[in-house]
Amino acid sequence: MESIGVLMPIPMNSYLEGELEKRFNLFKLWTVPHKAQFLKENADSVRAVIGNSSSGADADLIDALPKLEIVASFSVGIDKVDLKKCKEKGIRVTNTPDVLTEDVADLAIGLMLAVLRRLCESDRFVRSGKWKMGDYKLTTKFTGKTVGIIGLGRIGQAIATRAEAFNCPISYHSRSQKADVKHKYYPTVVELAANCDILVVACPLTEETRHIINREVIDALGPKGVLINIGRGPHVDESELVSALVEGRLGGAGLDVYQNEPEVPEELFGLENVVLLPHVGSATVETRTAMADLVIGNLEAHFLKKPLLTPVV
Ligand code: 8YV
Repeated sequence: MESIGVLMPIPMNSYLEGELEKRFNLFKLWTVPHKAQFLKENADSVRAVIGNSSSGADADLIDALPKLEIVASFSVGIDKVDLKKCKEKGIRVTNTPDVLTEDVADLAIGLMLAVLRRLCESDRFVRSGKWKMGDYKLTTKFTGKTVGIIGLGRIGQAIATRAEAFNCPISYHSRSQKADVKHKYYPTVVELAANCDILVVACPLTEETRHIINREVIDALGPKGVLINIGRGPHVDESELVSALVEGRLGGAGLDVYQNEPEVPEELFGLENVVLLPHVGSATVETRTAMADLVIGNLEAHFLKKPLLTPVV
């Protein structure tokens, strides 16, 4: 397979790069000075593209690569891949489900605890020496809070299981009610938000879920409510979120993702009721290695004409 051209547009993971280099002819686009010219010159050699949460395969890239057969995404979310175009052109698409579910769900719970118990603020309090000068503030109890989850797929379910261990009643919203689920279902996000303490975004980003967190939802969640986003930045109307937090109309937020990563609205930097993470939901050595192995497994399966391990298209 050494002659098969695989395009990686941006750096993602050094283990993945190494494993790809062992097996394929890997083009690391970010190392090339004139990207457009390089793509033109090598277009006929590229048979696979590696995507992730910030770089996928849009219509322009797909059109520029006439020999493209597969887009293997180093992510479960495939919102950066033009799926319609891939289907039309017979280009296969794979992602990395399951292997990252636990890490992302763990992180969602971590964010809930961090926001409610003010873990980051408390850490800063100790490091700055302020503890010696005064007492700490009381925080908010997590156990027993009502957790509302948008999207009860693999990750949403894993969050529910973990939150139940904290005696949190679970409710959810998804496109339709799930027959085999005991949690309370709300047909709209506004109703879910109005009836929970902590609202978690755990659904895929699609045209229907873009800005699923808007002003109405934020107002329904209210000044004691907390928003946790481990999905995608564009799920949230970010300027509405920022103004609600600044004006105290929302109780707090734990964010792992943003509209325009790695840009984060600076207005949030001074707010102690907000915990900001740099999109690290799946960022453990164990999980990123498993994700990389899945990308490699899918590519090998494809080029050996075997069934794909985790096909999307
Ligand atoms: C990663 C993710 O951030 O799986 C996803 O959808 O957002 C993440 O696991 C990313 O794709 C790693 O480069």
